[in-house]
Amino acid sequence: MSSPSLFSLHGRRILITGSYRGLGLAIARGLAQAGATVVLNGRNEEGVAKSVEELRTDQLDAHGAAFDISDEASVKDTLERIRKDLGPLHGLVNNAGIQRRHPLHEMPVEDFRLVLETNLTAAFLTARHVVPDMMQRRSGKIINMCSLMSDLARPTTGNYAAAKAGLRMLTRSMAAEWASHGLQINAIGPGYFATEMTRPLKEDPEFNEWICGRTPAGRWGDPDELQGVAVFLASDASNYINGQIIYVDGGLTAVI
Ligand code: GCO
Repeated sequence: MSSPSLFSLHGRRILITGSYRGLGLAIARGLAQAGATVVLNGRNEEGVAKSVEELRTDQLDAHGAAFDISDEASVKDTLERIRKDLGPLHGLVNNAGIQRRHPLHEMPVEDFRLVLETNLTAAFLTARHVVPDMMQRRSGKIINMCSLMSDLARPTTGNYAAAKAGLRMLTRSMAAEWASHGLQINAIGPGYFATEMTRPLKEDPEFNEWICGRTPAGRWGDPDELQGVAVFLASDASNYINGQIIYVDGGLTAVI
């Protein structure tokens, strides 16, 4: 009998935050297709339930947990409920993120704080409640959804870029502290993908032309094109990789 594939996720329970739509839902689908039991998340209870149903209709093992990832009490209570109902998590994808685009000199402080809270602090809050079980088992996978903006900036996204750059260093810091406990913590850096968050950009002919010209692949990414790297980083195939970021950006960060 052949041994299970290095990329198999059978028997693994993985929470993906911000995953009832967009990149998070595409990643959750890919992980579930590789055999994982996936837990979708979002603050929108109806949206989470609808996406869980969508995955279950495709015979995928999906569950839902609607909670606010920036509220530590809600994170703690929900993770305890997931642990009780399904069992301890083997993986966490910190995907939830928002954009509040403004020129920095006009940016409301609240929008700066909100983006940092949601895109950076929430990853810390969720991970710290997932890690004790992983440490006890000496095994676990954390995937932080960074961005090309972990390294590159453009006007009006200073809050988002600061958060995603911070998330890149938080990924390295998590590896520095938790790799010795048997965990692997890495990041994915998407380039420009067609989602709700980027719809206004893609529908802007000038911006769309700029991105297609700036990206060596000459096009926007399809959310399903993030599934392979997510399965890789959630599987045994990445057991000796830690603190790294893998850009899935059509080559954008590789060229000037
Ligand atoms: C923007 C976009 C970008 C990308 C994201 C991909 O306003 O330029 O929202 O931030 O979508 O960074 O990783």
